[in-house]
Amino acid sequence: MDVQSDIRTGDTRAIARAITWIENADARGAALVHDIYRQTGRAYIVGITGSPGSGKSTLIARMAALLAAGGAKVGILAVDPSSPFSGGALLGDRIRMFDISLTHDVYMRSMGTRGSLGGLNRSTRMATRILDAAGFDWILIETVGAGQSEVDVHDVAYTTVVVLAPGMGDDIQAMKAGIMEIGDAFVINKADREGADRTLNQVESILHLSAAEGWNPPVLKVSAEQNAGVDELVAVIARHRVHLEEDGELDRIKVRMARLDVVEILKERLTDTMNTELERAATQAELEKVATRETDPYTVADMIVDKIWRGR
Ligand SMILES: Nc1nc2c(ncn2[C@@H]2O[C@H](COP(=O)(O)OP(=O)(O)O)[C@@H](O)[C@H]2O)c(=O)[nH]1
Ligand SMILES: [Mg+2]
Repeated sequence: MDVQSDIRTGDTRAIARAITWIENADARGAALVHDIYRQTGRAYIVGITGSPGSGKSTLIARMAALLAAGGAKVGILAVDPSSPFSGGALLGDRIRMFDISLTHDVYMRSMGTRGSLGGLNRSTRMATRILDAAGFDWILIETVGAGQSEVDVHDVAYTTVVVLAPGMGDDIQAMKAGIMEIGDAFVINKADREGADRTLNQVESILHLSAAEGWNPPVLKVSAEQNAGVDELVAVIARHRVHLEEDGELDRIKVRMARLDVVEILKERLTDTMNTELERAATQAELEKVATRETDPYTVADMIVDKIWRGR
C-alpha cells in the first residue's frame, strides 16, 4: 500500500510517518502533500491559543470528546515549542483520562518536539493538510499565546479561540495590546475558580470598545476540568463557521491560507537554492573577500540573488 492511500483511509501510522517527514523536511513529505492537496479543504480548522497553563490542552481534550461523540473525526495538533516534551504527553494523558480512543476518531500529534527543520510554521501548515486529507472533520490546533509562539494561529485556523484564566493579569494587558483582534471567541477557563467573573468583565469591557457590525466575539465561562461550558463553546464555533460561510468570508480566508501555503513552500525552495549557491566555490571565494573586507556582504548577497535570477 502506498502512503497516499493509507492516509486517505485515516491510517494513523501513515499519518504519523507523513508528519515526521514534514518535520524533517524529507522530500517524501513534500511529494505527499503535492499528491494529496486536492483532497484537502474539507476540514474545519480551529485554533486554540492562550498562555501556558490556561487549560488549552484540557479544553481541547473535552472538545474532541464532545465532537467525537457527535460522530465527527477530530485531529489535534499541539504546537508547543516551549514545552516540547510535556505538552504532547500531557494531552495524550488527558485524552486517555477522558476515555476517547486515540485510534480512529481522535488523533493527536505534538509538533515541535523534533527540531522541525524548515520551521514550525511550515510543518504545522502541512501537517494540517495531511490531517485534512485523512478525513478529519475538525482540526484543533493548540498554540501558546500570540507573540509567544513562532506559529500565528490566525494564519492556520478559520476560527480562533483565545483561552484565558482568572488571575492572569498579564493576559488582559496583552489583549489590550492586540490579541483581542485575533479572537473569534474568548474562553474564561477555570470558571470553577475564584475571580472568573472579574476576568470576564475585564475582557468584555475591552471587547466592548471595538464592538462592530458583523461578528462580535462571545466571551464564555468554561471549566474544562469539570466539563462545564464546553458544549456552549462548540456551539459558538459552529455559529462562527456559519457566519463565515454566509458572508463569503471563509472563501476569502481560504485564499489567504492558499497564499500562505505557497509562501511557505517558496521560502523552502528559495532557501534550498540559496544554500546551493552559497556552497559553490565561486561564492566561497567571495565570502572570504567579505571576511578580509575586500568587499561587503550586500555586494555578495546581491551577486547571489542576481545569479539565482539568471537561473544558473
Ligand atoms: N481548576 C481548574 N483547573 C484546570 C481547568 N482546566 C485545566 N486546569 C488545570 O490547569 C493546568 C494546565 O492545564 P493545561 O490543559 O495543561 O494547560 P495548557 O498549558 O494551556 O495546555 C492543569 O493542571 C489542569 O488540570 C479548569 O477548568 N479548572
Ligand atoms: Mg497544553
